[in-house]
Amino acid sequence: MATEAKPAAPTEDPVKLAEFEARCDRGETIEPKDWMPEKYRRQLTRMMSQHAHSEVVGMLPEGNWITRAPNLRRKMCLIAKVQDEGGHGLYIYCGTETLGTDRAELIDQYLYGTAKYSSIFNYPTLTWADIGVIGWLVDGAAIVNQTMLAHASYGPYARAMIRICKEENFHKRQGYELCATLARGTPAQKAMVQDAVNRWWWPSLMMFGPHDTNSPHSADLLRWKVKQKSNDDLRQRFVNLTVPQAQAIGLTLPDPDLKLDQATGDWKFGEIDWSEFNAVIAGNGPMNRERIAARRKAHEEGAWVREAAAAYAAKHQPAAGQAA
Ligand code: FAQ
Repeated sequence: MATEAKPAAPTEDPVKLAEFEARCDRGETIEPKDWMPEKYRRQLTRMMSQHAHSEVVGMLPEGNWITRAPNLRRKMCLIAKVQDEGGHGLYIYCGTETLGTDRAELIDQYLYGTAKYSSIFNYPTLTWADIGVIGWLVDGAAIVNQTMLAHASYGPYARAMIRICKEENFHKRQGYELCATLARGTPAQKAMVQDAVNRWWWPSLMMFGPHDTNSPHSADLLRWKVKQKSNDDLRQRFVNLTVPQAQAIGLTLPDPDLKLDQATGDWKFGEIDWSEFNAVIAGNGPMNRERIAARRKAHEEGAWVREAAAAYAAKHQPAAGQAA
């Protein structure tokens, strides 16, 4: 049987390509109307749209606990956090659209196609302590990654990250404070938060993506300064920051191989279960089906809102020739 030929990679003008790469090397910011190689545009569209999808699907695990928050203060924090995550998704969708693909198409690729979103949001939130641990570990990992992305070469992405990181810092603090409160609470509360840490630790490390040796996109993204640091470097930074935080509140991390390397100052950690990671990103994690079903339902039930907004915009658009 004849196999379908893949579309050829675009051939770029070598002079323009060399100029572009020199700009990246000098640390210049690339803006939407600047010339860029098609592959840069495609890589960024992929990565930014997956990031936007992650922020929006990331509202689900925590949203699940809004009605069960134990007091008004905690409920207010959680509502605000979940709302912030939706806002982050919107900024990043706007940034992605500047690369030439509209949001409706990006969302279609995600809900009905093969676009990915972060593996971390395919795990269930079983107890209230999970809410604290998500803030501490998941937002903590996101900050390590996004602080680096705030220096990305693509201007709209980098600028979105600056605001997002400020908000993520609050998310992390409220999560850590929640964990600290439970850790010094009753024995049952301490056990609950320790159990949540045990379940979320390894998936948090997986957020940084595969090992560098197994990361097909890193070479381009590092060369073009979209990524400034590799997956493994960022993962190590997260572990180094988090181990002392766990110690400070009397919690342990579920890794018997965790050990301080005196020579480098790094906390060495055990091997990640990559078979679990691969299963989750292939759609077979504990909550993949529920998450995508919930997002499709919300999207389909929101069709009338989009239609109404489009009708309103059309009605208020100045008629042709009348605009001036
Ligand atoms: N999950 O070659 P690489 C947050 C895929 S936001 C799923 O290393 P790359 C805030 C990857 O897409 C969290 N898939 O890829 C919040 C690629 O597949 P493809 C989201 C993953 O791009 C907190 C393949 O594996 N943050 O948490 C994952 O160089 C609380 C090969 O991988 C971002 O998206 C994964 N963990 O590096 C919200 C940050 N890792 O596309 C609510 C921006 C890898 O060929 C509540 N993204 N894959 O089919 C990045 O920094 C990068 O894209 C990486 C992956 C580091 C995620």
